[in-house]
Amino acid sequence: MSDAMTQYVTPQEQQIVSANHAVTKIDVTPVAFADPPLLNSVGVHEPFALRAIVVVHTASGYYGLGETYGDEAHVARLRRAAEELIGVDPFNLNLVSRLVSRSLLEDDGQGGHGTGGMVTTTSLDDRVLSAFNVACLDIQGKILGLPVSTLLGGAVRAQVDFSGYLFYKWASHPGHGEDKWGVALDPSGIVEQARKMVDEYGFKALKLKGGVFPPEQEAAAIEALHQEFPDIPLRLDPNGVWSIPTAIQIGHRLESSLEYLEDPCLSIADNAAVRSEISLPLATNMCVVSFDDLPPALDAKAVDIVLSDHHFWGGLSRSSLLAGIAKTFGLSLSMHSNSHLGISFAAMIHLASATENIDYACDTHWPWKLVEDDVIVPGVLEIRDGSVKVPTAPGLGVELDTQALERMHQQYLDCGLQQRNDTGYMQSIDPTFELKTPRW
Ligand code: GKR
Ligand code: MG
Repeated sequence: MSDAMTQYVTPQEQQIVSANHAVTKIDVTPVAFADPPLLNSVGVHEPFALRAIVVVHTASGYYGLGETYGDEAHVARLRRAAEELIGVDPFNLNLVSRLVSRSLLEDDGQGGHGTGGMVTTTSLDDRVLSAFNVACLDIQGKILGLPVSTLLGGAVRAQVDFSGYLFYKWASHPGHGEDKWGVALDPSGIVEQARKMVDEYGFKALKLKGGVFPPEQEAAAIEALHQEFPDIPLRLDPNGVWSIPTAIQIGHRLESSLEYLEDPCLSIADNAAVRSEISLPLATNMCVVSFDDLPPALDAKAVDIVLSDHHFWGGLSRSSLLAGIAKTFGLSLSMHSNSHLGISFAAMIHLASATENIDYACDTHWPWKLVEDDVIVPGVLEIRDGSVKVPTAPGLGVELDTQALERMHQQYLDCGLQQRNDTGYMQSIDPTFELKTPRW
């Protein structure tokens, strides 16, 4: 064993399980699913969103599921890590973590963030580890006959609340037919979209993705939502493209209509400067995105709420660790999302159900995907009255639909996309579009 290897894997850990649950094979399959033209600060969603599906098989015939970003560089890393994990005991999550890190020792860390350039400072190791951690917990649950929520310490709630995630959007992708949501480019369009979301899913909290139009316009949309839905807590997320003075001004304006403001500015220091001037709580999934960010953010009193995301916090086990730290240091907690499929949704639901201090309804992009576009057997995960029942079957409680996986992998090959690129797609439609931070 080389020095670098001993640093990551102790001889005790290296003892590969002799039991028949050892990992024998891991499939990493990129898939694509239809996505509407949702606008954000870096451009617009392309016609297809990408994900990678990780299926871990054991000698005993069990399989565990994980889902993560589908960017080419990320998929290549997942495949390298998967090779390291052959023979491992799926109950030995520490060894899984170290072997993943070992597979990344020579990695230059470039690309594969999966967020279209929006969040680029997450931990490489945690990002790659996540789907394997989820898949191993799924296997553990299946072997033990226990849901993942039990493995995470036990469900403290039988259902998890989600917020309706509103986006400015075009009526359709250029050259495509109109989707069921229609156009939303002004306050009345956003209110109409919110009405459809609330009627169909019963959401009891709403978030508007901002950073698209001048802040006054987005503030007006929040005020219109507040007027239409006075009892529904609202959030606004401009993804860090406001300057400090703009954030303070809009923060004051929206003090009585928002429950929290999300990432008005990009850095810990800038958000701290804003927070010291406004009374609105600040949430983040951009300036606190790894364990290393916690001490400086706490010191600076930059944020009140961390929006955890198991895809970049190292999976479910490390997200539970984050929850413990948040509780100790008085940070509130909720959950961030990107476009995702059912495996990730199930993982988020188990995690939220087993996390005492989830203080706000979690984000999800779930309503934006077509029901038939998924790799899991349908029927288990449904948003009703704004919440989803926590699956109680062993593991994640969702099953892989192998035909759907094949179909969605073919969709990936046919769509020709290899990484999320909201900016490039926007520039292909509007060549004057420029990335700018802060923009306002
Ligand atoms: O899907 O366009 C999007 C969102 O903007 C997403 O990429 C963000 O990461 O949902 C996210 C957020 O809350 O910042
Ligand atoms: Mg956000």
